[in-house]
Amino acid sequence: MFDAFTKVVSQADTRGEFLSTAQLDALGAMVGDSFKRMDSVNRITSNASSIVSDAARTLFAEQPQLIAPGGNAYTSRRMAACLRDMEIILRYVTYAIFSGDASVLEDRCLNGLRETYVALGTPGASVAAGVQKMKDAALAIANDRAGITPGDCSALMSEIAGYFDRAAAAVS
Ligand code: PEB
Repeated sequence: MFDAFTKVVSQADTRGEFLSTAQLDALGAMVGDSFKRMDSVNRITSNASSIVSDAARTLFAEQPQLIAPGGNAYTSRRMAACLRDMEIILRYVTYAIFSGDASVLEDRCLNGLRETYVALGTPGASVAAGVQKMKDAALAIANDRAGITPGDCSALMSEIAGYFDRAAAAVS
């Protein structure tokens, strides 16, 4: 598990090189922008339960076969497993945002997840659709201009979108 700093150190060490000026500049810029990152993590974390439940409600409205008898989220046990899975994925996305690196998300959440869903008979494309809905909600919340010092958050928002996209791609 890496963060943006240990990832750069590990890559430099593999090549037996000192850190380059470009790497130091990039990490320095990341430190300079770190309040935006912390604010985004805080906002997504404090709205996690509504992000999950709104995404699930929309997913089930669009794909009602999931909650019909015989569906993959039918029975409260499967519904609970589904909401829990969406929450787990969102939690690892917040770790990746905080770390500035996807490795925690990849190694501890997404690795083998597609195979798990295939084995369970859970439709990965539907999980991916749920993740995309969480992405839209999380970006709207993180990018909300209200109650915050305004600034350019476009790079951070596309980084955040990228973590959700990786999660969706890993299961679809
Ligand atoms: C992954 N999900 C399920 C299981 C596992 C995971 C390992 C089987 C064991 C169990 O039921 O608890 N666990 C989960 C995860 C990590 C982990 C992400 C990462 C670290 O450890 N059903 C739907 C929707 C979707 C869904 C499409 C969006 O119709 C999910 C939610 N996951 C779902 C369901 C089950 C499940 C299990 C319904 C139960 C499947 C079953 O028992 O039939």
